[in-house]
Amino acid sequence: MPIQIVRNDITKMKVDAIVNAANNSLLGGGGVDGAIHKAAGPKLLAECRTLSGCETGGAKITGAYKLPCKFVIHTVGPVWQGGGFGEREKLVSCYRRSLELAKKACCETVAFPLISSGVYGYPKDQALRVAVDTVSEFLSENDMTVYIVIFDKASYRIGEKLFKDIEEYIDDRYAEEHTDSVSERIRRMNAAPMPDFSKSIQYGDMAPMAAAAPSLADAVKQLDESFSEMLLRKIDERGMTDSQCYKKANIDRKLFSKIRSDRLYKPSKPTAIAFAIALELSLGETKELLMKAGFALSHSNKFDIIIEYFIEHGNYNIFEINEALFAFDQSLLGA
Ligand code: AR6
Repeated sequence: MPIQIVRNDITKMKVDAIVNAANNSLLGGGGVDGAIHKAAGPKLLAECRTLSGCETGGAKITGAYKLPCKFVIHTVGPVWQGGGFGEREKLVSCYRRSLELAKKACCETVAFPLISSGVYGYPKDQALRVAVDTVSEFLSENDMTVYIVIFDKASYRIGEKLFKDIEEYIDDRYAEEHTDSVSERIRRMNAAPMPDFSKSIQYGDMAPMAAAAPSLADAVKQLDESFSEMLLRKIDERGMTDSQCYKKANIDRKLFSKIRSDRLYKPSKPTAIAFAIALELSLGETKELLMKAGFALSHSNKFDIIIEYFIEHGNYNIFEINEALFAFDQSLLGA
């Protein structure tokens, strides 16, 4: 999956490059910077001394020494001063410059911490938004897998209002699903008595129908449109290119080629939903596409209700959906 939000210690990530949230001196500090220098060993600091620091919004690359990655990209985020001092532009520049360096060094996998969101005080939800938007914009033109590493989930939250809205939506749907409606209760109370099995059931008039039924071999040949066929049809109907679709779905190119070339391909549920989101399908169409892959959307789990929430609100931004899924401890969309 091209962009993934994960919870981890970035010094443990086995990727081509990890990004360090450094300061202008590049000579180490606390937070993630301290953790990276500690894990890499003193040779990292020795190399950093040769770099003559770095401006805010800029990035520089070094070796990784004892870390399990190949490179460390050091970037300097802005100090939060209330948001009116070009903080966002500088933070965007941190991600862009770091990704450009990673690309130059032929990295295929890169992991970022949430730059500026610790000591530098950038609000975490806004820092995450900038990270996801800037990385996804870069990935629309470049092939790379980028991890956004969230260290401390307790202090991380999607926008307070969105979180509350989704929480309420889930509560309502759960309540609907788990509370009997009045009509259901009445139905149960008036439930018909058990059928009398002592009277034999007549199968006689079913015989001619059975004779007219197609053979099993014929029935199996008459398969409905498959998941892959419906997906490709919808892409055409929407006037999208394949790559627009799989990028918007946050699915990697290789997986998409597999689905395209195998009409009976069975995707995972998050993959199937990711395509429904990319195609901006209505709830009904989403359910139809899911059914082709053997899945359903129900009100008995949070994952499904969150998906339904976003579709009902016409919000098809897969990255926002993934942030919300992450905040509610659900698996993410994509491959
Ligand atoms: N792995 C992943 N993320 C981490 C880790 C880790 N091991 N440790 C902390 N974080 P911060 P900044 C998260 O303060 O705000 C340094 O002293 C943390 O939860 O490290 O850009 C530098 O030298 C937070 O969300 O960086 C600078 O002086 C995020 O990393 C200054 O801090 C960034 O927190 C830079 O401040």
